[in-house]
Order: sequence, then structure tokens, then C-alpha cells
Amino acid sequence: MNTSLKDKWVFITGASAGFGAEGARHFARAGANVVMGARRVERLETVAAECEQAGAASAHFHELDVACTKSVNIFVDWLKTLTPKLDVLVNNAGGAHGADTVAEGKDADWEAMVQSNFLGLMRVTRACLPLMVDNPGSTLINIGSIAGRVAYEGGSVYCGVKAAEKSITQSLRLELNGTGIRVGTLDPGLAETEFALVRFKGDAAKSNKIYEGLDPLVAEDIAEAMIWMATRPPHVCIDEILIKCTAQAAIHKTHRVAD
Ligand code: NDP
Ligand code: 8X3
Repeated sequence: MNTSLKDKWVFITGASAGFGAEGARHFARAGANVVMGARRVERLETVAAECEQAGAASAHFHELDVACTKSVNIFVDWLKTLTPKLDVLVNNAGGAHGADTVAEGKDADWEAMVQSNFLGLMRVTRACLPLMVDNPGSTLINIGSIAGRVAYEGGSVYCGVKAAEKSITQSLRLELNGTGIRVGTLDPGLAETEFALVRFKGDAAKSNKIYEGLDPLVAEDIAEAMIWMATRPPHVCIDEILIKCTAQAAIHKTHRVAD
């Protein structure tokens, strides 16, 4: 029997935009208790109100910077005052900063990517596992990327941290075998969110070019996959999913049409 999300506790990191915010709205529609973290609290407030309207059992938010151990621990201490157990954790917070070659790379960009995508995922998982280990059938979803599977020029650190995400997911799958926790990676290709705007530091012209001439994935496509992974029957673990828009045959091959 499929796992119902009704009244389940779901925590999504990076829920102030993109996949995380849409994931929160989807889990809310399924009747879950949704808990959200990100740095932009005013955005979280809006998403939480949307979740309540959408039918969430409850919606909660708190400031969270996954790049900081203290922030993660404060968040999870607060989370424990809401619930003693977690049914779904979506490690989604992250993104790319810059698209420089290694020769031109900036320390601040590298550090931001390692801190959020890699160490952030480790910190949040470490802090949340005690709420999941006695809860067979709970689901840990790590958001990876096509970039973790195939590298591209200008993507060294971003591709590297997303490749690391896959190794971490595999280690967790092994370490948690026998606990009943499902662990999997959800790897999107080109998707139109705020991702490119953040990568190109607010340069909208540059970021729009990424999606020009094709129909990219949208946040809803990934939110639906989160729901699907979390609602499989308890004996089914979706280890990995790669989702690309139809126009993206491979990371280096996209079909684009001129306007
Ligand atoms: P968005 O930029 O739209 O959303 C990113 C989210 O991550 C925001 O809510 C942001 O919140 C949060 N975030 C970033 N850094 C931190 C931090 N240090 N602490 C807490 N939250 C943080 O991008 P997407 O929705 O596209 O990205 C979500 C995930 O999907 C990322 O891991 C990204 O790498 C991955 N991905 C994206 C793809 C795409 O093409 N869009 C494809 C494949 C994977 P705030 O700034 O408020 O803290
Ligand atoms: C985002 C997808 O190809 O822009 O993870 O790196 S890509």
C-alpha cells in the first residue's frame, strides 16, 4: 500500500523559492505538516500561508542557513519542539555561484557552493537522523543534479559538490540499511527557477538565456517527483531519479528553436 502523507511531518530546506517552495505546497496539498527553512524568512512566511491555504495539517517556518552548524542546530532544536519524529526530509537548499573556469574561479563562490550543497546537506542530515531512525518508512530525499553525473566547463565546483551529493546519498543508503529509512537522490536537469539568477548574481539577461528556445523543467515537475518518492509503499526505495526536459537529450545537447 502506498504511504499516505496525511498528518506526516515533512521538513524541506531551501523552501523560500524554486523546488523547495513548490515541494512545500505539494506536501501541503497532501495534508502533511510542513516545516520549512531558508535564510529569507519573509519568503517563507508567504509560502507557509500558501501551504495553509492548500490544506496542510500545519505549516511552520524558521530561519535556516545550512552553511552554518549553529544555525542548523538551532533550527533542529526548534523542530524538536514541534514533533518528536520526522517522516520526510528533503535536502534541497543549495545552488551554483558563478560559472567561471577553474583558472578564473573565486574563493567566495567555491566556498558558498561547498558550504550549502555539500556541508549543508551533511549538517542537516546529521541533526535530523535521530528523528527518523525509529521511524521505518520515513524518506530522505537529497536533491542532486544532472551536473553531478556529467561535468561541464565552468561547472567544476558545482558539478563536484553534486557528485559528492551522490556519494553521500550512497553512503547513507548503506549506513541506514536495516532501519527502514528510504534514501534517494532526485537529480533534475535544466529547470527554470531562481537558480540561474543566483548563479549569475542577479543578471537577468544572462540567466534568461539559459532557458531560451526550449521548454525547461519547472518546479512543479520536481515537486511531483518528491511526492512520488515519499509515497511509495514502505518496502520500496527510489534510490535515484534523473529528470530532464524533453529538449535536453544530454547535459551538452539541448534542442533550441529561435523565436
Ligand atoms: P532556487 O534558487 O530557486 O532556490 C534555492 C533555495 O535554496 C532557496 O530557497 C534558497 O533560500 C535556498 N538556499 C540556498 N542557500 C542556502 C543556505 N545557505 N541555507 C539555507 N537555504 C539556502 O533554486 P532551485 O529551486 O532550482 O534549487 C534547489 C536545489 O536544486 C539546489 O540544490 C540546486 O542546486 C538544485 N538543482 C537545480 C536545478 C535547476 O536547474 N534549477 C537543476 C538541478 C538541481 P534562501 O536564499 O532564502 O536561503
Ligand atoms: C542545475 C543543472 O545543468 O545548470 O543543477 O548545472 S545545470
